[in-house]
Amino acid sequence: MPRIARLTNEERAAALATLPQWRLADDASGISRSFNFPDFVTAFGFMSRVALLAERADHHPEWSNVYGRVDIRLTTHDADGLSQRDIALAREIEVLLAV
Ligand code: HBI
Repeated sequence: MPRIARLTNEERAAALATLPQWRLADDASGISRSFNFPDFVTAFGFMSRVALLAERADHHPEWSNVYGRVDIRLTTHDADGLSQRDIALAREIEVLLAV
């Protein structure tokens, strides 16, 4: 039994309109975004900051890193899909990039 509410189609559309950099999976199970940094150390520093956000939110990304590239997928396992937690973490990640 999912413990977190999955976004409705309308909620999802409204939320993703504010996150144009993030791509919705074909099955709507999650959102993804790639990031490219000048080098590995910069990429890892970004991942470290995201890790602290994730731990504070108790909501963790699925991600991979190759040198300066970081690929992040956000989905809510406890909802078997996209929840408000994914949207909130994506927004916090976007703020990291802005500073
Ligand atoms: N992270 N992406 C994601 N999805 C979850 O359902 C989730 C999580 N981090 C911690 C967490 N759930 C806890 O609530 C426990 O369910 C593990």
